[in-house]
Amino acid sequence: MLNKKSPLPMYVQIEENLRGKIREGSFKKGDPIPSERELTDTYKVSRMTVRQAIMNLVNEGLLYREKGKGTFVSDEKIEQPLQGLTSFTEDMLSRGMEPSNELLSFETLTPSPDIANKLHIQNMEEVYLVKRIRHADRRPMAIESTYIPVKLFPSLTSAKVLGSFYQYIQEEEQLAIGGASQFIEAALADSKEAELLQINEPSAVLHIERLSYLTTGTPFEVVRSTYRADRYKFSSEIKR
Ligand code: 16G
Repeated sequence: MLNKKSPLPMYVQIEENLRGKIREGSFKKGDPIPSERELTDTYKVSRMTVRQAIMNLVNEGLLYREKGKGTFVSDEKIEQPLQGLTSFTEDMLSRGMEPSNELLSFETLTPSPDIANKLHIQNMEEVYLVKRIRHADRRPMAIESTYIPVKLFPSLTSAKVLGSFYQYIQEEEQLAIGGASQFIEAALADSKEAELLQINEPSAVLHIERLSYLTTGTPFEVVRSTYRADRYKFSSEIKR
């Protein structure tokens, strides 16, 4: 299958062959690829060569590794438009994916001056800090730490943020969400983030900070999130 006389190194030829199989659909998205041993037999090369090819495809994002499980064909990235203020739950449902949350913690605390300032509250006024892992079809997509003024939502509970926070605001509190400003920055996942998102270290992630306000102009959340860079790309329409 490989051409030993070709000037192309063997691992490059293997990469090309694996790419072809993914393109044609003989290796399907989300499915495991054959083990290193099987590939060594198929291509009649050393394990080192197979490993090199796989590593390059992992770095390219075409394959991903899951600890203790194997190497899989990556899904296409989720394309997230930058215009339009939507919730994670809405985003996943509109793509036909099933959203779910793992609640890491739900606590009440006095905020740092920075958070208090952004939320337009006094330093002594309490905020909820909600930490959630957001899943799509049971796979972790992002970690979110949300700071919410307690005085705005005195009836908020951990059970409510296991579902959609935006739905709670609109349907239970009957408040209207107005807009938000946000920053997106590239980063490498730290070991805690990598563990929670089930990605290898080092892996690229996107740090997003969002400050959202109601139609009245009152800020209601500061959200610091870590998104998997292998699962997300952001898009926007621009006009001249
Ligand atoms: C999104 C928002 C976050 C918001 C959450 C509400 C970004 C970066 N973040 O994840 O600010 O709190 O949706 O989602 O887009 P929920 O209604 O499903 O709880």
